[in-house]
Amino acid sequence: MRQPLVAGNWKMNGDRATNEALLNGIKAGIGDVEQSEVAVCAPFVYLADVQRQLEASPIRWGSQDVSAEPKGAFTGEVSVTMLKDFGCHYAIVGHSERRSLHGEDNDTVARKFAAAREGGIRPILCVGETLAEREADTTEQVVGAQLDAVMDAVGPAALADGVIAYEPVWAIGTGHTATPEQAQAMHAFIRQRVADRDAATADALRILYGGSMKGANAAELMAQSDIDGGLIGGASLDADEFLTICRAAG
Ligand code: 3PY
Repeated sequence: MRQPLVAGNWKMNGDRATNEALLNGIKAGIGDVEQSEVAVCAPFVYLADVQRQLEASPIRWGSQDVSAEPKGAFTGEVSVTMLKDFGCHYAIVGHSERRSLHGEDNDTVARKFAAAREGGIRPILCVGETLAEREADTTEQVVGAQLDAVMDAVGPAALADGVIAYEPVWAIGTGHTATPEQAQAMHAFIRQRVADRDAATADALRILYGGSMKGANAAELMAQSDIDGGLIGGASLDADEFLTICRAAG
């Protein structure tokens, strides 16, 4: 069985005081979360604080990006070795905001996936289509190419060291959520795409849903057979809401 994972993506939100209050709230309620693994992905500058606050708890933490390069003249970048220094377990790679606002293409995202994995951090690989791509009926082509780029770069079995997050771009920060049926159809497509190359990896692979998941819709999304948890945006900034989602996952 795949253990559900609920990971908060704080994006560029928070400050020291609000982060501390948020983590205290999550820690206070984490005992009610029975099966799910829980993690928060914080801005780089707060990782030391997050490590200090979470290291004695069952909650894991990670970053929202990682450099594809190991070290050197890459101003503003943060390497996997640096993230390891702060106990990161996860690194999000290829979030649609990085793809669209920072020009990250499939090749760059695949190199980031490889760098994180080789450095001992589990990459959370985000894939998903825009509204225009869905309306043009190219969703499977787009998401298939995003997955293939990583499988071509690292081999399908390496996906087992990471997690996939299906995040339809039209559902991110818009308040629109994919219906459980739409989400399940894409999660099944992703699992099959991996299974075409490596059935055992596909079976074990955790595929999270992201895109306006919240307390009110988490249970019906999590009930889908190929949805193994969530990558949570705005709803991860409120401890009660985030814990509601964690409990819905198991
Ligand atoms: C969202 O839910 O808005 C996200 O982008 C999660 O990564």
